[in-house]
Amino acid sequence: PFLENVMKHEDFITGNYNTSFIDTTPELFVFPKKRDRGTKMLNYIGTVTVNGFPGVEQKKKPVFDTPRIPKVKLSEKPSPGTKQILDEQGADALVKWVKNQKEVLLTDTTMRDAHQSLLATRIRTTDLTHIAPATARLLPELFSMEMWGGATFDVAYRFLKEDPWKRLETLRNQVPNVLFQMLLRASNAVGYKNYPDNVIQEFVKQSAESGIDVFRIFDSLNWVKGMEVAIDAVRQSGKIAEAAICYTGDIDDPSRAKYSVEYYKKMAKELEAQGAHILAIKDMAGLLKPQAAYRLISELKESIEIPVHLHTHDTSGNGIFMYTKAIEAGVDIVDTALSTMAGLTSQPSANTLRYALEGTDRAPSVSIDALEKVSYYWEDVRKFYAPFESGMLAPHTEIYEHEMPGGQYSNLQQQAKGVGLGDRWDEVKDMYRRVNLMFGDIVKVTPSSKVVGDMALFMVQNDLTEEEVLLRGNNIDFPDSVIELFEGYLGQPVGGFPEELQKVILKGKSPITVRPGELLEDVDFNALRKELEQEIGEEPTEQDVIAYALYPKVFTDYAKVKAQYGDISVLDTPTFLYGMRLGEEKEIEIETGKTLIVKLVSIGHPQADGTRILSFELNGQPRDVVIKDES
Ligand code: 3PY
Ligand code: ZN
Repeated sequence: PFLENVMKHEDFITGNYNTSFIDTTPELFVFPKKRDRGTKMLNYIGTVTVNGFPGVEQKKKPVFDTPRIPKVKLSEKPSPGTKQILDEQGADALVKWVKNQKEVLLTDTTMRDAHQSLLATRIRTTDLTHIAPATARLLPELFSMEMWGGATFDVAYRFLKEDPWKRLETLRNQVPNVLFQMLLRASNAVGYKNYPDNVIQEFVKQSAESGIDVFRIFDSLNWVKGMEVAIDAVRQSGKIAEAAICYTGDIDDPSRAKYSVEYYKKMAKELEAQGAHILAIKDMAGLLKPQAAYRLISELKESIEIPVHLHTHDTSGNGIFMYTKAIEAGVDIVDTALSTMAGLTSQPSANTLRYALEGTDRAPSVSIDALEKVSYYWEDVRKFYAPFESGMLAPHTEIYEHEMPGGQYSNLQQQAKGVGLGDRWDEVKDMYRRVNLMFGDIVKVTPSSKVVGDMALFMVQNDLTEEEVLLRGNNIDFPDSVIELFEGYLGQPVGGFPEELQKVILKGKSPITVRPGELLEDVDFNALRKELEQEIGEEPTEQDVIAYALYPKVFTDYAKVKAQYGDISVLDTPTFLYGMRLGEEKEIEIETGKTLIVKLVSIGHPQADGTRILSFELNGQPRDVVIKDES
């Protein structure tokens, strides 16, 4: 405000000032009174109460039980775990430790992929931090907790209006003993496009400093060249580079010979040579079948020295059967979710696997009692987010046909509804399969999966067949994402692009074949910091600047909401998503030791200008806010 006052002052504008201007012009220091935190909070609560939250249809706030948090002694430190091995002995020692374990190790994905795949990534930080201290004490035997990356970064800013870095740092303090793992889309970082190399390097550095230990790096076309910058950056940070091969096709299906066991073994060796500490098999759609898993893992274990970490989605219902075969074949680590957040498009259940392996020499040492207790909490919390459930109620074996990643299914379904194709969803799924074949049978995972989805929607919407695309393509405006893919801006697919289709889509433009990062100028972070400071009117943190480099508009939109409503991440989820009921009273801790007591007293009728007056009590004092009714 000071600078604003100076610039608006007449003497300043006319140049009629000298060095005593500031001392002799006291009105420069008269600032408009900022709305206090309480009023901002009431404005948010009022807005959600009147207008609802995006994606939450029902207006009447349901009554929820308080989530069951298992009792643990918080005064006792959590037992040491994998984090201590990495921190005290380094990455190579950790890898050695993993290889020496007889039991299969578990990664718990509940805080990332499970809710990304079941609840559109909507779980908020407050619901994670309430269970984190108990998780650290009850499940210290976990190999890692996946709690960041993939879509969590984008969704945190865009929909939840909270800072993903703060989530990471808070959880890190609460869980000092288990490795934190994130999913990194190689040169696409946590976004949907290629970023300059120095953005990837800065992002990795900052993520490592803020608490990430294991980076699972994948390229959406399995293009090793696209992964090199990220792998090097992780190794330099002293953390674990877990390089992933995305599993697609079916190694036991001769008609899908492109993705054979030989193909996977070759890529695994390349990644090992590239410096990967661990190899991940990322079965993002859940296509790996039990017998194929046995063969794939057995052959990989013979071909490479580094441990193998297996990831899948349980969409087909075969997840536990597939894992037991992979475990028999010697897989070192598998990804599971706590039972009440597991199954279907999420990961197989840790609790179920624990029972399935009972009596074998590879049974994990995590306590079943602990798994059950923590699962209760998630059963309760999940109910808050009911409007974001995908509606899938039973296993979908058709996944083996359309090959859609677990995290994409509900998103694409929403997208289809959005463009009026809700009643043609079966056609969209089949078109997704056909587009994949038309594109030359490519790996489908964020962001390449999004391109296949965009094209499938486009073709169903315009009633196009594969033949018509080739015949009439010169007169068709393809979706931007499709053009970018065929230009080579997501990298190079296995076996190259189908040439005829590429010509039709690019209409004379020539594609690139080098790494897109080689063509992008480094970002000037100092200039970017200044630009952001101008934009948000306050000094950004290092983390803000990186977020702005990745998602400029998403970040500034978030900053605007924060300026308007304050820090709404402190609200409990029922209030955040559904607002307040008439007569309801809430205690809101806006910072440690500072609590607001809020009661909603009345909701006025709409006035001529479409606004309503909501009367609250704030710490016992009456306070009205005016809310525009959007209905
Ligand atoms: C992501 O990139 O978000 C994924 O979960 C891919 O499976
Ligand atoms: Zn996944």
